[in-house]
Amino acid sequence: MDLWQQGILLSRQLLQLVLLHTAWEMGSGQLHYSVPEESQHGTFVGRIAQDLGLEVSELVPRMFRMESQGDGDYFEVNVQNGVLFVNSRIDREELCGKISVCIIHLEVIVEKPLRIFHVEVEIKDINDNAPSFSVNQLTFFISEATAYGSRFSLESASDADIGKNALIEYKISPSECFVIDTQNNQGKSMLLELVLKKNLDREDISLHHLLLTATDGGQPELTGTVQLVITVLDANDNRPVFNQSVYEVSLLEGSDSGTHVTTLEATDLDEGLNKEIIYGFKRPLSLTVETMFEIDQNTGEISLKRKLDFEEVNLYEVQVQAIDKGQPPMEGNCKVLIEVLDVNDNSPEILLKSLSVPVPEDSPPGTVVALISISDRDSGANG
Ligand SMILES: [Ca+2]
Ligand SMILES: [Ca+2]
Ligand SMILES: [Ca+2]
Ligand SMILES: [Ca+2]
Repeated sequence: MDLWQQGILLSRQLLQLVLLHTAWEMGSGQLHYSVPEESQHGTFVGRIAQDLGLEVSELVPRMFRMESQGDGDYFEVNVQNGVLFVNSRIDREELCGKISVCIIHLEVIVEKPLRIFHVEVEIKDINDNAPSFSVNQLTFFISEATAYGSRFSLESASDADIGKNALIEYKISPSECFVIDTQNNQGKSMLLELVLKKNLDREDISLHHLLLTATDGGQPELTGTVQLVITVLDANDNRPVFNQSVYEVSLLEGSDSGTHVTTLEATDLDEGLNKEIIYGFKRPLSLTVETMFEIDQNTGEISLKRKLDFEEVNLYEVQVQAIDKGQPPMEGNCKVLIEVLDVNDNSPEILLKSLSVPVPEDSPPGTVVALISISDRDSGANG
């Protein structure tokens, strides 16, 4: 062996010493390795014999063996080359849950002379769990009268990983009315809320379907979703509206009580009681209308209570209201004009105004004998 070869050997030994030193320095004086969870069987973890300063050739004679504290034979050492490798599946979540540093402790024993080495293997998290919600769908019932800015708490998603792999960001599908707000509750938990950013209108959209997506910070990122189904509850924010603001009807006089005059119809855009309508004459009501007409409060049908007489009243003007059953109720109005058509139901009346009697026998033709007034209570041709 020349000087050059001796130099190489020395530097190799030095390097080995440095490596050994490094290995011992880590993990508070213990040999420390790390391997990602879920690594395949046979995955290289470290040159354990070399790092402990043991020759591969002395492993078998010195009865090299390794024991793990606790259950499982997650690792094995190949005594032919002194390599520590993964033996069985390691699930970090099962092993350590939410503990941020997951360690498996190993004890390496050699005899002649007896030495015990402590080795720790840190199981690194991989992003193998997607954020998940406990349900597929969350339902909400929100009144359309709810003020914008109102908040509704949402259940956060959970992610079995740790660190960035469990750091969740939320977003919802585009919505005119809703946004998502997250607040960190002093690092303990995430406050997740649905915020109303605009007033709801049930008459416009009565059901909102949103998709809430939770995305973790892993590489690649994983996502979990939940459907938000928001039913907008009705508020009484629409008044009944009549089909026409003025209804004009003509009826022949003499029409008897019970005769159908007209049927009014009002509609209300709300639902339930908020759209149920009660019809009625608007008060104060003139005595003539009161005695002549009645209205069905449910159907809006107006009918006669008495026989119509043109000579009594020839035009009725009736104010009608439609009130919904909402709380508080809302009201709509219309006007009904009922014209009474004349019928020839009156005989002409003859009235003798004056009479100059006797009439002198020599009265010339043209002399006024009597003033006769004939009148007829009917109108037009009837009169
Ligand atoms: Ca994850
Ligand atoms: Ca994981
Ligand atoms: Ca209404
Ligand atoms: Ca409404």
